[in-house]
Amino acid sequence: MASPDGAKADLKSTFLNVYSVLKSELLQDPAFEFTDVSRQWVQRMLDYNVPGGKLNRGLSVIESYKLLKEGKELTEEEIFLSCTLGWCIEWLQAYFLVLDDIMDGSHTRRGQPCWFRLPEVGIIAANDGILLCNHIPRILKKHFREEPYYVDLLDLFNEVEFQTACGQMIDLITTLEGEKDLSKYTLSLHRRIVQFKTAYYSFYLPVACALLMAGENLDNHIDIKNILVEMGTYFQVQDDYLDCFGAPETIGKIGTDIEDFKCSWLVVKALELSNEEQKKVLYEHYGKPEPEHVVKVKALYNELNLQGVFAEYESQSYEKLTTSIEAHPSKAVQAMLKSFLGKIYKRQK
Ligand code: GPP
Ligand code: MG
Ligand code: MG
Ligand code: MG
Repeated sequence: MASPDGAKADLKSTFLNVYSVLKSELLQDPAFEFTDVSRQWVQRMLDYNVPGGKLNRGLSVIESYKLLKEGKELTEEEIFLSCTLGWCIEWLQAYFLVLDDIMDGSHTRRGQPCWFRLPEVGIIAANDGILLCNHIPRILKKHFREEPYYVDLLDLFNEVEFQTACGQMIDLITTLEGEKDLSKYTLSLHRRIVQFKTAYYSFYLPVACALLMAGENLDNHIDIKNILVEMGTYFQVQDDYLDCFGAPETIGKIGTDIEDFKCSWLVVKALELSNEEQKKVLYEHYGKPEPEHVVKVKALYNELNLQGVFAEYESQSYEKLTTSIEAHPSKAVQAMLKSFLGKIYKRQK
């Protein structure tokens, strides 16, 4: 029998093969007459932005679908279709990240310069983001048009995209110059931002895709959705934590949350725990681009032992999520949610 690691590697290589198929279909798209130069641009843009991440979101569609089928062997067709849906989520993620990096003024992503930072790309990256977004319905049309759940799938992607863009909007407008007011940064604002900008597309979407493939009606699975949104919230708290305390070599990106005046979980916690004097430090130095200000904020985070506070939050979230998962009546659903949680618990990247 193949070892679990061997099976994982097999799944990943199957998944990557499907990427090549989808890419070449898009590059042969009869709706557009590509010249060699334009085809090469799209090919390079896709290779640079789509497959280079952890692929957790994409792979979890196939894993979730398998667990929902309770160990029944999947057909070739089911494997291909679930991989294709997984890639649609990776495409969505690439589209969000290309644009998010412009908006956040980031420098690196997945261990390389952000796409828009390449001198020959620059603002063309904005249009590349639009292209990535437009690829998704094309892939869905080609492979799912005849499926009974096609309309639900389109609707799901539309809804989740809308939710993410709304979350991103709140993330951005809370940082506006002239309104730089830390007193509005509370856990409830943070929660609202991360639920919309991250949790729906990163956690609910992969499982919802698997449920649709399994013939389920999503309206009957609000309990699963609620647990996944909680998990996604925990995931974005980790992202906020790693932005400051993660190793850039490991997370593949250099944090910008302090400079960008983001409503990060860390600043919310810092505000909660600070005395008057410490609050002054935050008000004076948070959200300024110069390194001397960032250093002051980081020193305060250390003084407040935010690493310890995070460790406590992390184990509490894990326990709470495990309890909600175990309350779910279906063992298959429990296994699926636990596998998802296991992937992110104490992640370093
Ligand atoms: C993550 O926020 C949120 C997104 C990538 C969603 C972007 C949505 C758009 C509609 C563009 P983040 O900025 O904390 O992520 P990271 O730390 O990876 O830059
Ligand atoms: Mg960002
Ligand atoms: Mg952002
Ligand atoms: Mg971040």
